[in-house]
Amino acid sequence: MKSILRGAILAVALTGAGLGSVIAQKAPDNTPRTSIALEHGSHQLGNRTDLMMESWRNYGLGQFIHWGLYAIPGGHWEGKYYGGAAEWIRSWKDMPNEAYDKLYKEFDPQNFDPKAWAKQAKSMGAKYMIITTKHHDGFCLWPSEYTEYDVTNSPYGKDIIGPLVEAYDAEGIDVYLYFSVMDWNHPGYRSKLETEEDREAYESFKEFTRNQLLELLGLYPTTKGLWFDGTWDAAWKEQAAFADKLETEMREKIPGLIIGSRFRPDDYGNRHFDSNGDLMGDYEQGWERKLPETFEDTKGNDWDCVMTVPENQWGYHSDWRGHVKTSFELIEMLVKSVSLNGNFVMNFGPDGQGSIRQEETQLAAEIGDWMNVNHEAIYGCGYLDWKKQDWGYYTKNRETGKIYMVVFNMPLNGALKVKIPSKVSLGKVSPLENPKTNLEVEEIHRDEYLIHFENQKSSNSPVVIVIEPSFSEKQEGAEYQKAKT
Ligand code: 1KN
Repeated sequence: MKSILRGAILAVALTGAGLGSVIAQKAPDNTPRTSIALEHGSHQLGNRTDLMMESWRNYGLGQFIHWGLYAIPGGHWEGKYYGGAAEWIRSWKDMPNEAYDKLYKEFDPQNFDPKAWAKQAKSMGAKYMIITTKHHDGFCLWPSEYTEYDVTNSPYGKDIIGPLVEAYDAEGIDVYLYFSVMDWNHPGYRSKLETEEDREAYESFKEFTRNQLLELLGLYPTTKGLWFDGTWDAAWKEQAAFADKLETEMREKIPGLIIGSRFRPDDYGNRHFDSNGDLMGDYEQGWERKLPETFEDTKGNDWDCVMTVPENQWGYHSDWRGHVKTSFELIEMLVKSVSLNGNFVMNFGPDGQGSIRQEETQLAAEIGDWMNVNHEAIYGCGYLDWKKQDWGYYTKNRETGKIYMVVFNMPLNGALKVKIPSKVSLGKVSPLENPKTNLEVEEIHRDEYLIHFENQKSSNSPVVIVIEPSFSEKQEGAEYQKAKT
């Protein structure tokens, strides 16, 4: 209803401005809706159902790695502390661009050990990894034919991405390539196009961007998808046709390739969602450092949440100030993401030598310990439409139908309330760690139960209870009295 209304209002607004025509279309559920004709809007309504996308949907947990030249200053320049995100230090007034642009001459990460990174990610329980091939600064971690500003011209002198892809592939962790369209190094890059000269320059930048993307997919054909960033500029928002064609070319190069909603704008420069409110790309990429509160917030789309460990640091910053998330908080975000049909991607920022900092290593170990025991509640799991309770989150395995209660707020009396749909019976209820134990289930009202966990309380890490529901008609048992209110 909402989107029909929004579409209609937009359509009227746009036709009023003489920009588009209104056509009648049918939504997937066959209800008529008013749509604006778009050449470069969403090309698919509803979530992808192919096997590659199903794998993506079932990952649950991912690892993001932000690594580049910004790791060398690590949030400092000439002894001064930079309070912004470390990977943005080049834009700081206290650090001259010329100084930043010479950093590649110092890039020589002697501790870089891709196999060790991959092993750590594996033991944390990550099913996929996203690596910054090129951040906003334009420095390429792969040998690019199309620029001199790459690893081969650093003292390190060789490819970073290839060995990483190989190491993660060997651990069975799918690799995704982060790519910033915005590029502070390319002479043709513009944030807006004001003059004819700008437009000409930008054409060379577009060609360069296309070359680099096709180059990456050619060099690393096991890539499962691309994670785009830096696509918010006015100049890029005019490139609907170019980006649409390039997206098609990339998809042809690797069939099944997964691309989120941050790549291309539509005909009117709208991003993520086109002018009709339909998602562009395979999943919503708008959940950066934040989470949806409810399933309605996700609009039923696939989505990922990428999250930093401190408040806002992606690249390595040697001096984390402010709150640093604990493994408890990160696990809660992971579970919440899965409970709302999303993937959770935790960021790592290795230092200039290629070492992963102690804080991240510690968190990876703690999350791994929890995942080791409880991964059944994460992998292959998603949203369940039961009323959310204060103790935590439900997840449901998409194949087996098993339901998991992941408890973050254990009530002092150990009694967990569950409210279920009328046609469902709770069936077997047991702790994930102790499947032979049947927990006491007390019916307190029609379709409402207390699961008694008081004799099981022992650990202080989030506990998982497994429900194997049955769908047979319920026995008419207890007498219920309707309150007269
Ligand atoms: C609020 O503006 C921005 C701009 C760029 C916020 C974040 C970002 C980039 N996206 C993250 C995934 C990081 O790469 C960060 O630098």
